[in-house]
Amino acid sequence: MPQSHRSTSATPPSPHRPDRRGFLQSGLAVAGATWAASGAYGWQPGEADTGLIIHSGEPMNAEPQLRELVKSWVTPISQFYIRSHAPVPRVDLNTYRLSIEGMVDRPLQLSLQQLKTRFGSHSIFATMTCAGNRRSEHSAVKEVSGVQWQSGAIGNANWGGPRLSDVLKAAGVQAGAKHVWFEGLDEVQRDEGVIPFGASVPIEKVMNDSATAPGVLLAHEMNNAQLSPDHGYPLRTVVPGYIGARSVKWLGKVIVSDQPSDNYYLAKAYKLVTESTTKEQAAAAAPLYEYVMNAVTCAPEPGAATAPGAVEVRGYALPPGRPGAMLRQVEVSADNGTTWTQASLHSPRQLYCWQLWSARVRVTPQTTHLLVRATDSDGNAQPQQVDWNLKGYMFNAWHKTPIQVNG
Ligand SMILES: Nc1nc2c(c(=O)[nH]1)N[C@H]1C(S)=C(S)[C@@H](COP(=O)(O)O)O[C@H]1N2
Ligand SMILES: [Mo]
Repeated sequence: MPQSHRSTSATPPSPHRPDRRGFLQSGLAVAGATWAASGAYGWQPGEADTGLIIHSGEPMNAEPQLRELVKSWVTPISQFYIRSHAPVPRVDLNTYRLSIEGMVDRPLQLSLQQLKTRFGSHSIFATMTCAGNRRSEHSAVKEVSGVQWQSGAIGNANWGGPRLSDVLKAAGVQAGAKHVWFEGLDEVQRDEGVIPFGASVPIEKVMNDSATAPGVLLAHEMNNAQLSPDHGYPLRTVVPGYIGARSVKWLGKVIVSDQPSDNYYLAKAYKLVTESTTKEQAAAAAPLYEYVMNAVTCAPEPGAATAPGAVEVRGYALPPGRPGAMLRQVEVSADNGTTWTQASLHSPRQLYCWQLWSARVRVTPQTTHLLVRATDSDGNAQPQQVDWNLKGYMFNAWHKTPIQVNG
């Protein structure tokens, strides 16, 4: 990372830095021992045990328990999944500048203070989800490499900061601009060398920005608190409706261009490919932008035991990331799809946000699992099955929760 961004004092400590013993067991719910060290920055020692399922410690990749996730429409920061490709960079606010460059009339170098004061401040709710959410189910069909996410690589937050569209208007976007690139301050080790995590989005996604349909936010706040190191301190993009990989953390550069980004994570990763996809086909394949509709049962949790009779089922459902798309309905089945019970959606209904739902279904000793599926406002239903892909992205087949009915 650039030396100028290193800090000795002004940066909140990363909660994972002091001691990472015990973090490295993938899939184990580790009591978050090292989180206690971060009391100075949002987490109090008493809240040290977040119960997150830690997939890797450095870089941190972790997801909440489903029973925690379904408790609130706004996900508490302590229960928000973390997906990082490299260690958290330390950023010194004294030297930190966001660089706005490329096809603009007036390149800008903005301190966080200038970002907070020169442009209006906005607050939006948006659900973020990793393209690899539910990858473990993909792997159950056939092994896929990557973080073996269960269903918790998703969270809904209230993000605060200036709109990128306002900052770009101040910089003056030139004619012919088509894409906006984002570059993080992190250092990802790859075979070809060290690279920042990066992405780009079509420029319309940035500039089509209104109170009802937000574009891209430069967020320095999450749930009314300063962004935490894991989630991108001091600044990240939040791209509502797009896979999490487009919401770049520790944002250092915004580059306006007539081309999509050449960063590995836009140009090569995050595409739907199979084993038979050639290199040329992969290079030509479209990058993933909008996330797909999804629905997951959070309670009962997989493998839970229950008595026969009525069971309360609860979970989350995410409308597709298409502008204007909402959920029409969520349905649950306890008899492998023969009959479906309509769930009630009882949380705010907002563009680019998930909804929490609940349903009461009757289970019998013959019931082996619960199914859930969502339908969007255009009448598109979630697929019963999805095609396997090499990277395990966009898994959104009907979610299946095995349960044991005793008696
Ligand atoms: N700079 C940077 N930004 C990043 C990443 C990263 O590794 N580095 N991971 C991306 C991915 S794949 C996801 S899903 C989201 C996760 O955001 P979160 O950790 O705040 O949940 O951040 C995205 N932004
Ligand atoms: Mo992701």
